[in-house]
Amino acid sequence: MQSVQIKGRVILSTGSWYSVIAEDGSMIKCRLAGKMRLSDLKQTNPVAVGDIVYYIENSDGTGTISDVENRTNKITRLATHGRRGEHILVSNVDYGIVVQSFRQPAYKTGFIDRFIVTCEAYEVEPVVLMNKMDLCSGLDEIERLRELYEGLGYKFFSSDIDDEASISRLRDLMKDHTSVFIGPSGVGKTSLLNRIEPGIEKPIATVSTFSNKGKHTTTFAELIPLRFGGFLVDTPGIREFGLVNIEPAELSLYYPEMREFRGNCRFYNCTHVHEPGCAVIQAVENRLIAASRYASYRQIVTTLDT
Ligand SMILES: Nc1nc2c(ncn2[C@@H]2O[C@H](COP(=O)(O)OP(=O)(O)O)[C@@H](O)[C@H]2O)c(=O)[nH]1
Ligand SMILES: [Mg+2]
Ligand SMILES: [Zn+2]
Repeated sequence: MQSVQIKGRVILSTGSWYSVIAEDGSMIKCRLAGKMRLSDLKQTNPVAVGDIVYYIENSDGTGTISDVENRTNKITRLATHGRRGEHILVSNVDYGIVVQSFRQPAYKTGFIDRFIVTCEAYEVEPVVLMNKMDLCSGLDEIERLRELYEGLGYKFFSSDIDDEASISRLRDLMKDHTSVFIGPSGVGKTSLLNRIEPGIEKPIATVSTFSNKGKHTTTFAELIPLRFGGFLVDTPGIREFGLVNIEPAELSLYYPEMREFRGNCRFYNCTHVHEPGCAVIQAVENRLIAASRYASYRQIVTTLDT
């Protein structure tokens, strides 16, 4: 058999087997070529879900992965079981869709900002999605939020699971991209996904049950191919993911509106909380930075290890 390299994407992994989907939509189970297993000691998994890989087909119908493309980004966890390094949960994610609802539960901009910071730290583009539009107090409320987040350069969507136009806008966003929905429970993530791709609920339920079996299992990630094109990242661990290790003086890097001021602070390691000569605090006072954003910044910075 000719050993022609075929390009594909890893959508699921058990650790030794990798389910790979080729560009023509066909699926194949692959193992890693011997040379790949030791290739990068910083990571416990040299090949991760989300990776673009090259494989050859073996005569028994399985594949052998021989190369991985450079990742555009990766969402990682520190390795468990006393192993060194980091574990890549998923790579090459285009959008972190930060979901909140207008009511039941009521959103907090602090939550939105916290999830945005997490996306920024992983170099995943955050998208703000306000669901349960039917429960909002009026268009004013939506527009205020839209102005705030679009003003920062983020894509902003509002939705109601019974409003097909809003669902269709989400489909357009997700088409041919890789998206992960993140947000607290109750805001409507599952309901939204079921409207966006009817029938998608089942694979999600399967994955959750699967990963709940073992007590100390690291969260598994899975890419769910969308019929209209693109992938949805599903992992119980990511949907409610917390903050990565961020230094207090680093946090303002993940607030785009602070980046232009932080260089003018008196101290190079200013945390923009109490320091004299802080250009960020000055900008807040001059209303160049939104009060709600600075409030969430203050809240997050106090939870970070110094
Ligand atoms: N009024 C209203 N209720 C919604 C909407 N989307 C979801 N819900 C309801 O909110 C509750 C939680 O939804 P669910 O999808 O389980 O949220 P998840 O925990 O984020 O996955 C359910 O009772 C849904 O029917 C919406 O757009 N409007
Ligand atoms: Mg859910
Ligand atoms: Zn400062």
